[in-house]
Amino acid sequence: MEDGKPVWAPHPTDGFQLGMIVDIGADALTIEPLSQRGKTFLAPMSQVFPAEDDVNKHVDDNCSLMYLNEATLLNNVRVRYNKDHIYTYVANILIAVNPYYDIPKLYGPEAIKSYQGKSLGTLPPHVYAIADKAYRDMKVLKMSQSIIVSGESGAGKTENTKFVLRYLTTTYGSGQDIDERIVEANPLLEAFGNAKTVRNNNSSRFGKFVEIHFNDKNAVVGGFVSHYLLEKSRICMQSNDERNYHIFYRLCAGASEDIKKKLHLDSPDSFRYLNRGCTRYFASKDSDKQIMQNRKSPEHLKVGALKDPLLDDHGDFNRMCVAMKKIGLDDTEKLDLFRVVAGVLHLGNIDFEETGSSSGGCVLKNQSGQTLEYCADLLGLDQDDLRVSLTTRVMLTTAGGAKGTVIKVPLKVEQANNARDALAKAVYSRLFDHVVKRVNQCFPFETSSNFIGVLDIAGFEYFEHNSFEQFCINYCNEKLQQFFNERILKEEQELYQREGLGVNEVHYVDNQDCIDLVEAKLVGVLDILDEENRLPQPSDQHFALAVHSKHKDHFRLTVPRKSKLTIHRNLRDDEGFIIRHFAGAVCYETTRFVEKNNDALHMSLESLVCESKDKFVRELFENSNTTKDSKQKAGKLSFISVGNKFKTQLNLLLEKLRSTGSSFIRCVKPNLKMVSHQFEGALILSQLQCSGNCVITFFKKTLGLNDNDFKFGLTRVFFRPGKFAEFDQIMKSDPDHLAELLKKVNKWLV
Ligand code: AD9
Ligand code: MG
Repeated sequence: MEDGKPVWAPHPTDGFQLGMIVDIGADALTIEPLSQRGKTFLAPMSQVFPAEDDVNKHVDDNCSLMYLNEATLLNNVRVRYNKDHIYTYVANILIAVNPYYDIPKLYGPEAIKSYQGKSLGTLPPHVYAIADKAYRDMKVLKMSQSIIVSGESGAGKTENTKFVLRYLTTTYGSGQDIDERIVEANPLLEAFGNAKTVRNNNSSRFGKFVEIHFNDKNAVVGGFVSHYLLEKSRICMQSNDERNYHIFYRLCAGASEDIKKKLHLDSPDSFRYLNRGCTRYFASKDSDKQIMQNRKSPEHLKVGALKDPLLDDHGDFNRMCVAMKKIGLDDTEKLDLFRVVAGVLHLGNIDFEETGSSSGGCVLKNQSGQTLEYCADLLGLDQDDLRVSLTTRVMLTTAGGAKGTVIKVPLKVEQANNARDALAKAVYSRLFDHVVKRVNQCFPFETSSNFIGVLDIAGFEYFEHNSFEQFCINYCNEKLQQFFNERILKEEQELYQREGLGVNEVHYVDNQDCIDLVEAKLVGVLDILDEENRLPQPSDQHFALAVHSKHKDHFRLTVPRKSKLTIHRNLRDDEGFIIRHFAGAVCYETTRFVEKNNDALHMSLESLVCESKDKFVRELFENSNTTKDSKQKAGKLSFISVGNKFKTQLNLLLEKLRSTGSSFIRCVKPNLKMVSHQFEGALILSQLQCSGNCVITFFKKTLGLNDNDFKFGLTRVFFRPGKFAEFDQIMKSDPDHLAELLKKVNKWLV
């Protein structure tokens, strides 16, 4: 950093601010901000960076910055964002900032056409350029490709995924229905798997890997979608200001009167599963006022019962129906889906009350009679069987050593509520599985030479309260981070080899220890959890203690109590644990881990749905592991591990990714308000620093030229980050010195 030149110094909200160094201390610098002359503040030396000569200039690829550091990278992205250039490269990695509005012509047919067959870097950075690169790599290398889209909730993963799919099917489709179907499958998947959350009005509550398959002539022949971890808790309960899956509201808003009558549908606020998360939207005039104060745009003024002003449930229902038709769903199939959705809604309205008798137990509340009838009717169940299954549990007695007899144990109100919710979650998640299966049937292929797969899965999550869902997502991100390290650094080393550079192996922090902590056999957290699930009386507290006792001195795991690693210091050791992830420490609260890890329904409920009179419902549960001999299974708590299923799926996915060439898209959320033209620097910096694919780390770690600031390859010169600027300076000001340097380099090359 030269005297008299501005530097980037930390700023609490902007990330960095320009300033001048006015004093140099032992380990801190005194900075005078350019925007507040006369005022000074101290900044740690490691957080002050040289600025580019012209801070308003921007470059397509951050690698072409004179000084490459966190601050110049952030500034480059900011200058570009302000000019609607939301895409920027970091070498082959694409950074995509969500603009939160439709930038004219950015994705139109002309843009699609212009990127066809163009090498990366020929045209401005774009998601289409990445898609085309994947295609060309597939064609030239005769190798399948994957595009990994990462970023936090609302960063634009799903939108960019859709742009990739649209680009590839439009440009390299075979001109048949299949091209359109691959694109039109999305509205259907989103209707059943997306929901409004506080972070994103259209948040994907499941992960997906969408493959587009190509024939030997490199034309699209079909597709395949794999899905991961649908968030089941949302079906019965939502946080404040959040909603259930879109389909529920859309059906209530958009179905014809005839269908509504058949399904006994009413307004969303008459259903327990829909009316608890969004109370602020319809509770009183006051809350309307509050919403208006919180949100400024005129659309926010139109507030109706359970209707989010930003979502058009009626219009979306119609769009979804068009998509269903395009992908080949007929009216019967459509009604099958709607019937089950309505069945789940009515199931949620069943209420219980204590019987008051000495045997304990509960009965249905009077007004639930009609609801029970609707629910049983829609799901093809016998009313009495449904009632009995919700209020009792089948047990096997082993009294007197005699062969067991099956008895029915009455449930308490809370247990019956749990049974009802478990049934609703099971039915809806099976329905979602079916939707994905059905989508896959609409773009079948017989033979495929290669595929391009796009991974759209939630990025690293760290909330105030982190539960099983965050644990699984962050585990997944550890795996993807490892893949990123392997890929980027390995490919870089291959480049050095091709260029004839004898560079030492590049080292990076390996996160295998963190992955092992989660997935290792027997001692990994997932296996400890499964072991807990199999106990006769599993408990979340016992599980948390077991995790601590098995990993007392593990670098990656600590007790939450008194920890300085996170803000959560009030948890007891039996209430959670902290994992030091690659992107930061996260405290997991283990309440309900045991319940969330079990996909199995209680025996009596499972046999109920498996024997439904409704063929469609029966088929949803076709592969469940129930046996008709309830005596054999009764009493045993069946268990299907959610965590280990995810681990298996994830390892298959990683195996697949490793067998393909890969590209990375790193999506960035510009602000928390979800509005356009607002660049919150500090928020963006933290995303670039620690999430998904540590873009900044990749710069810092590049080359590994410890002894030299630059090296000559066969076709290019490699500079240590920041050294190009010095080199450039020397070239301009001191050609003699440059000649000296080159002599040195030549000697070194020999
Ligand atoms: V989540 O992890 O599923 O909650 P995503 O998928 O990362 O999240 P999504 O793609 O759904 O975010 O983007 C959120 C919203 O931002 C979209 O609904 C759009 O309204 C908006 N968005 C995202 N990308 C673009 C874009 N390129 N152009 C315009 C965009 N709007
Ligand atoms: Mg999404």
